[in-house]
Amino acid sequence: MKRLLNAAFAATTGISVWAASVAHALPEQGGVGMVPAGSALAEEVQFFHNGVLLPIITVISLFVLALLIWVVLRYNRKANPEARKFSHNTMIEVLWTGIPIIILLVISLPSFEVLFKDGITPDGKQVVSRGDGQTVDFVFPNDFPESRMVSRAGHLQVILDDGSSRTVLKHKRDYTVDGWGERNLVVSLDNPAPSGTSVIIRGGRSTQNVSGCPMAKRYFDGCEKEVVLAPTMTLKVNGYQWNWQYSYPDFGDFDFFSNMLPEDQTTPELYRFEVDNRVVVPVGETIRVTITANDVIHSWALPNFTLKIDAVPGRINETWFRPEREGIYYGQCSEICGVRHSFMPIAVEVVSRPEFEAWVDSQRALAGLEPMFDTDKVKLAQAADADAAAE
Ligand SMILES: [Cu+2]
Repeated sequence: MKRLLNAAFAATTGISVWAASVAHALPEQGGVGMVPAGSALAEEVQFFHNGVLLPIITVISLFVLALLIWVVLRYNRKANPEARKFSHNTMIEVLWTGIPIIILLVISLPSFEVLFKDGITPDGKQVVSRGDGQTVDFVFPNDFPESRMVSRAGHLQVILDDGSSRTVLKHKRDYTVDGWGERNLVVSLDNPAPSGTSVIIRGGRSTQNVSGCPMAKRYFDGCEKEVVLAPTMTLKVNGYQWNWQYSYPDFGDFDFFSNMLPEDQTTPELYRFEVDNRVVVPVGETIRVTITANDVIHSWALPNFTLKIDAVPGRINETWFRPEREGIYYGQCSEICGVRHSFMPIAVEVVSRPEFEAWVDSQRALAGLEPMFDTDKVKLAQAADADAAAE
């Protein structure tokens, strides 16, 4: 019962309770709610389910149950021996056609919103300038295609970064913008940016709610929005009977297969989730995923990122995700693809940028390639991490 209450609590309060998720984002044994959201977009999708669909479905189910009970009690043979005979009631027919149409419209709007966000790879761009204590005007090149141009305040984010903390500035209170819809936008700060700070201007139509926005805020005030930047890398996924092949075209000519670990090489909890070679991606960056298959149709599905995309032979599908927190996330092939279909799990490890670079170089070394990154810097960062962990 306690577990059920916890799950109900989790389902209704949504995403915020998941922030404390462990490194292995495994589904909970016997759990009821959704798996922890690993991206801000997944939080939006989960809010759509927990905050929009679930209440509507609950009300409809209770209403239909009440009608059934009423009919059973009021119109059984004993209570109502003489059945009335009629075939039409115009008012009722108008209502039971009209109300469902309104409900479907209400559901469709937020559903299209998340569908579009899921389906369109972000193209946001950022320009970083140095503050010098005098300059107030900063230029943002609005060189997007016509239909994707920055044309209103919601498409723009201005952030001051002094090296240790970031302040998000507010349109009209802290800055004004000239040239909406033109090739160059001029952002004029009310106060000059102090010297030593960075002025970060992000623009683009790919916006989403910031991660961790509480449910009540989503309903009433609306969440703070952020511009999602264009992908920093592409992950190529290729489905095989019965394993996955991954490659990283931005980081050189290497690829690897990812196979499920046999039962005796892993723990009971991780069996059928864990693989020998995980996908490794950097945290906080937009990752483009292109996916195809080598033999039959597979499907690359990662519930934590609300991703599910078919891997079709002879065709390339594209999707994206931006992991918000470090950790290990698991998924499964979700298109029945043969006898070992249920034995081709997906494991994605989200790590910091330095760790990612070190991993890339280790993969390049395996393929006989020179390192691509400054490994000394990487080692320093890892040592600092280890120190921090030891303290
Ligand atoms: Cu498959």
